[in-house]
Amino acid sequence: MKLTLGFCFLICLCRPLPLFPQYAPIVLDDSYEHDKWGTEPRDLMFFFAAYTVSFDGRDDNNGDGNSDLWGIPEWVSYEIKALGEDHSLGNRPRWMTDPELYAAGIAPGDESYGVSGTSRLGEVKTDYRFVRGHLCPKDTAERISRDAAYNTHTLLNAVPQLQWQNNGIWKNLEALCNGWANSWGRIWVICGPVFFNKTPSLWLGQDDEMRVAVPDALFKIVIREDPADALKTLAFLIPNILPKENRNPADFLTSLARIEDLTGLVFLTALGSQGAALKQLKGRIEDWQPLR
Ligand SMILES: [Ca+2]
Ligand SMILES: [Ca+2]
Repeated sequence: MKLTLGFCFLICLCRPLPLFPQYAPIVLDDSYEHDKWGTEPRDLMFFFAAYTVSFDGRDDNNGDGNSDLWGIPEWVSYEIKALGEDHSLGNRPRWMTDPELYAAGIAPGDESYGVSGTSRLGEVKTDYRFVRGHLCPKDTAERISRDAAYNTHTLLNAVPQLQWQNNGIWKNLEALCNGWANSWGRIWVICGPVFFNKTPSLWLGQDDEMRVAVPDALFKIVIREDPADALKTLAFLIPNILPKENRNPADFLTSLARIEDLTGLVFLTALGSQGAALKQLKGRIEDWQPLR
């Protein structure tokens, strides 16, 4: 028996895991409070310089009594500060994953996003493919450091997203957020996937790969402190499949309460019961224009 176990152990050691690119050094900056307003529940937590992530673990997301693994973050939160010195952007690195979670079958590797070999088909490129959509964008993280930006290229910070949305309405919303941070000094963002019936209907990944759930929609909540009110918030709910022409995030405003209903997440826990009324409001983009 000992011999058999030893042999199995050797086999395991000999089976090579894919070589993933390594993270750049993670240097946390205490002046950033990425989840300042409190987001619950917290699953597998990771703390990067530019963002905080709660990645889906073996809990039961859809409440059917069975453990499930969706291969994506449940939420990512990050603080954005006003742009300091303008700077050039670093190159895009290869996508990384967490080697321990990958070995445990909890986080995907890059192959899951290969979409059944469609990268080799000329017909399936540009708009009509699922790409790795950053939740904390790389160019926002560049405001902190080149290393912080590099470390956004991990599948802990990504969900499958149609290319035209990633490069269209979602990119527009990211640019708005960067602009609002410039106007107001600091803002906070919480974003993540939404599944309308609590169970994914579409997955990436082939039989020998970890399956990755394709969200039905993404949410993004934006928060800032206000001189008059305590807080101003905006909540966006953007379907993953949209007409390409629809690029205006303002068309997709909703309330934080609606996002809570859809995701089971709870926002603004730091405010306690004081946050309840705020969560019912549908914010207005006009309230985010800079003061004159
Ligand atoms: Ca789970
Ligand atoms: Ca389940």
